[in-house]
This record gives sequence, C-alpha cells and structure tokens, in this order.
Amino acid sequence: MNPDQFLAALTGSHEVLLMGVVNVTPDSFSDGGLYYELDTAVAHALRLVHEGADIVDVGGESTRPGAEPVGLEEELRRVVPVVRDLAATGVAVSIDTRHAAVAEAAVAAGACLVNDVSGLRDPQMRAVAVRHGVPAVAMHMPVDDPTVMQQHTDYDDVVVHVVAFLRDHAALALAEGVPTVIVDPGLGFGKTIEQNIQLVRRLEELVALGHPVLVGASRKRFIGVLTGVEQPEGRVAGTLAVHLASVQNGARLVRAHDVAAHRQALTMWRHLVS
Ligand code: HH2
Repeated sequence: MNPDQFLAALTGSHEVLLMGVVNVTPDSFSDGGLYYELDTAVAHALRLVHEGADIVDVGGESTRPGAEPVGLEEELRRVVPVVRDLAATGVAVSIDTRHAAVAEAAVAAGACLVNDVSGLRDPQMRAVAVRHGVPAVAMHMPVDDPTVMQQHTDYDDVVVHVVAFLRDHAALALAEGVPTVIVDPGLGFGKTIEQNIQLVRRLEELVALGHPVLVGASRKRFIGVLTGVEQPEGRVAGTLAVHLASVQNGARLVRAHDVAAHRQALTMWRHLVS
C-alpha cells in the first residue's frame, strides 16, 4: 500500500491492516543485528511488503526490557536513511520512536505514521503529528523507561488502567489536532504474563473507546514462557494465535515480524468471517 491507501484503509474501512517490523538495531530481542545496515534494512522492508505488509514500522532503538537507550544522533543516523529510501519507493512507512526529534525527521523523510511506545506523553511528539497532519499510535507503558518498566506491574486491574490511560492520552492528542489516534495496549511493556493475557481476552474494553486498536505480540517473551519456546523466531504459531484472538476481539492492526505467515492467516480469517 502507498501512504494514501494506508490512511484511507485505516479510517475508511474495517480491513485488518498488517504492520511489518523493521528493526535497524544491533540489540532488538528477536532480530537484533540482522537489519542494522541501510541496504539490509531496506531490502528486508521491501521483502515484508512483497509478503503482504500494508505498512512497515522502522525503529532504531530496542525497547525490550533492560535495553540500553541509544543517543538521539545515533537513532537518527539509523532510521532516517531507511525511511527516506523506503518512502521513495512509495511504500507506507511508520516510525517507531519515543523521541519527537526522530519522529520529526522521519516524517519529513516520508513516514506517514508516528508509532510512539511511550503513549504520546510528550507534547512535542503530539506537535509533530499535528504539524504534519499524520496519525499516531499511542501505546501504553507504565513509565517512559524500558529499563525499569517491568518493576511497574502493580495495577489494581490492568485492563481498567490501560483503557483509562489510552482514553486520556488519545483524547488529549485529538484535542490538540492529531488527525487519528491508534491505541495499543503495549503487550510486554510493564506487564506480567497474566496481564498480557487479560489485555487480549478483554480487548473489547479498549475497542469500545472507538479508536482503531493495534496489537503487537510478535514473538514476545510471554509467548515463549507459556509455550516453552526459547528462541523468539520459533514463536510464530503462538504469535498468530494471540493476533487472531485480538482480531476476533476487534483489533484493526497487528504488528508482526513474520509477515508471510500473518498474511496467510489474515486471508483465511477474512474468508471465514465475511
Ligand atoms: N513492540 C515493540 C516495539 N514497538 N510498537 C507498538 N505500537 N506496539 C508494540 O507492541 C511494540 C512496538 C517491541 O518489539 P520489537 O520491535 O521487535 O523489539 P525491540 O523493541 O527489542 O526492537
């Protein structure tokens, strides 16, 4: 899809959209180092599009629990050339960052969606989306610091907490002029295994807010723990189960490393439910 087609599908249809993951990092939990160079990152992204991704999500900072933050300059150096080269081919690109300066540069380079795992907390981040008129993802994490987020899993009711957080952050962003806000429960971000399961089981409570919902369970640790699969790349089937349950419960977008498998599953899903 090109950016216009992506935005039209997001706002004007009920289609489930598939976001392919492109980590331009040396240390991402499942594919760190594989697509760290410009050429390999672009080639990988184009392969994901060929396999059926509707949009590719380019990130330059790992947010796995305990990951070291990278400096702004380094994050810019990693992602901007990749975004520019991909956007030049006409592909819809999203920028996965917690930093407004990176979002700004990436959107200027052609990204059509801002994916902020810190939930659009930063007014500067919201301002980037407003200035450029692009939609944004607000993802829940309990604190804006991946190094300590797993120490903040003490919710009375995780679903009630996440829904209230995303309701408030989406409302603020929309009031300031962000055109569309996609909300994401942030599986694995400051959540226990049981809390991740509850968020998927009760996803309808988040869907009821009326914003498009994105779910990103791809290869995550809770799947590995529950299935006993140590290697992240061996967790494709478990990921598909979580994502299809999410789609059944109303998710409009899924974020995945294994795009071909997801395209096949979503195609069958559409035949079964339409
Ligand atoms: N998960 C990751 C990164 N970005 N964005 C959204 N909206 N939702 C998610 O669940 C999400 C996300 C973590 O996965 P990955 O990018 O594969 O790993 P790393 O952060 O180690 O690069």
